[in-house]
Amino acid sequence: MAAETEARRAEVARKTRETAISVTVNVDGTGDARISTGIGFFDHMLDQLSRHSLIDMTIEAKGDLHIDDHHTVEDVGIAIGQALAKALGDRAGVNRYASIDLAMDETMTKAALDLSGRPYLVWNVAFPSEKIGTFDTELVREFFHAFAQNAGITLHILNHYGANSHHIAETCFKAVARALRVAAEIDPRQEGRVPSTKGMLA
Ligand SMILES: [Mn+2]
Repeated sequence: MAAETEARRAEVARKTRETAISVTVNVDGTGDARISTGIGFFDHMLDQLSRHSLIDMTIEAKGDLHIDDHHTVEDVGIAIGQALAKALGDRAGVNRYASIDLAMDETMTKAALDLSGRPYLVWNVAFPSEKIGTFDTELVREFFHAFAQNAGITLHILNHYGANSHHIAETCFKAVARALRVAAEIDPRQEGRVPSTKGMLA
């Protein structure tokens, strides 16, 4: 019954020579996002992640952006993943699985995920351009890899089609958010049990 009675919130602070990051999440939130990473496009994406998962997120990152965005994006993925794993606890009562095909203008992207406790990313997304403004499109994969590894999530992302890199990136974040919302939601018919025949996730 733990998941139904305990607040599914967590806080993570992470400091290295490259970045200093603090993250709070509330899985049972309303999608309230306070995000500041110093990277405009990335903030826009994390805003979508929070808004469409209904997971409240506070994310503050100070990274070595004078080098490039890589360390900051990857380390934010690590910190959000760790915070989510912590907030989900033993994952009792959750739906566990979810997937969605998410459309945005000319683009369609699928996200399928399992709150398995076994980290895995399958990434089947190609961007038509190397940059979105000043943001390197290859960092989108880096983010989701770090996130899946640290959240203990099996995550598949497949872009069916699309022409615009901004839309392709945005559908990745929105699709993951929407799937995460369903997967992390409490299923009353589970009656607080961990949804695995092994009796444990995570
Ligand atoms: Mn946009």
